[in-house]
Amino acid sequence: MSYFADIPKIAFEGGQSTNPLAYRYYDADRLVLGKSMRDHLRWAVCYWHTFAWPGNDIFGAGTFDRPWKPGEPVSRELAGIKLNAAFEMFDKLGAPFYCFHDVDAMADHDDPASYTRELDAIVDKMEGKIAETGVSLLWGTANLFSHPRYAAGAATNPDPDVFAWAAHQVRSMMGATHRLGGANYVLWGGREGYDTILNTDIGKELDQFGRFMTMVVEHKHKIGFDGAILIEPKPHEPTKHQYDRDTATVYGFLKRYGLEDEVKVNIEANHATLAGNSFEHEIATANALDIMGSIDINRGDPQNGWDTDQFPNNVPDLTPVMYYVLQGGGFDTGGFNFDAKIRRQSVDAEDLFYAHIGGVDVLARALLAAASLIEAGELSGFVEERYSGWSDAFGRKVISGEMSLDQVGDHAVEQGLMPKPKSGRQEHLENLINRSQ
Ligand code: XUL
Ligand code: CO
Repeated sequence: MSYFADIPKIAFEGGQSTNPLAYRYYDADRLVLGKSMRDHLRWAVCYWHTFAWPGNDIFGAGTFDRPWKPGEPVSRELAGIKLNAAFEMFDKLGAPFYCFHDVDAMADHDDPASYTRELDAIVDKMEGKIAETGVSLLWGTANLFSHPRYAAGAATNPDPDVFAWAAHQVRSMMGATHRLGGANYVLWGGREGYDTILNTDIGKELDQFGRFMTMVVEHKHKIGFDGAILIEPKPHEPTKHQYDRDTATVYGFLKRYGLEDEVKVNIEANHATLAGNSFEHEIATANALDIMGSIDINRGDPQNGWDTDQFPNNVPDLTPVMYYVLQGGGFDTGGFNFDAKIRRQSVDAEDLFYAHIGGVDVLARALLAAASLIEAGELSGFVEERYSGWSDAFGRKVISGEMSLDQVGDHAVEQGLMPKPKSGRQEHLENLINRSQ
């Protein structure tokens, strides 16, 4: 018997439905701004929180009693049971995509050769599941942070032998992602940073990391992978300081190593807030720097200063996020990956479904709200008008580099310029967000 045998296929039933196992807003084929909700959201279930995490925390053991025994040694048989349950769930939810790390899905291994063997074994089976269900891989990634060898980092480890292990995992998972038709390959540098600056050579570590990313990009072209390479920013946790602290920092790193046209970002809500940024700031910044890739959707708890990875549940909060996604032209290869976990006390199979149904419905509602803002055009019209001086003759001459600092200063004196403050209309614009709900 399958683990989710009692759960039906989740259907759209509309806003009046009281069925907790139905979508009330996510109507996959509904057209919004000429594109289906499915194609706008490109949402994914993540393997790690949903199938590999046992429900433990730093004070307590796992609470989830699943047939594939998360948290215990993984045999090929258990990996297979987990794979079947995962694809059963993706299929029942109607999830268009999923994401996974190598070690989330594969059986245990120790040396580099057994790693390759076990990864190949699960990827063979996964290929069959993709063909059977039509669910696609949004992105693959390698876990370069859980194994003790990575305690001092992967690419930024002081020991080149650890760098070599990381290279083996990443080239293997890039190959697996390519073979499975994945749309992106993600690198989250969980331990690419330091616990104390006293034992750390930042310059050396950044050069190692730059070299690693350059090798990843070269490898992408070598194997003919045409998906995007994405870095996932996070400021800290588990390290005290992570080099990829936010989108702007990642851009500076990419520029330094000449990778800004090759690598984009995978922005995570709870990572943005940990960095002291708003989620929408990160997306608008990535749009502005032309490195917007994909999104890990979740939320933090404003009371707690750590990465709680909860499912999103707030439509007004997500409306600006969705607005900037749409304004940037929507996803190309990216999507919304639910990098979110149920709470430790949510021990039942249906809790996994409630979490995803709620999250998807919140995204659908935010999409509808953001689309109405785009259609009305008032927000974008206001911003355009606010900067309209830069399209005039003087503004254009300044920005195109035709004038020196002296010439621009002289212009102020000659014209006797006395500009007055103009309303930024913040409260009115905030009202527009609320009225779009
Ligand atoms: C950790 C995190 C990771 C990445 C993939 O905070 O978000 O799960 O998304 O390694
Ligand atoms: Co993430």
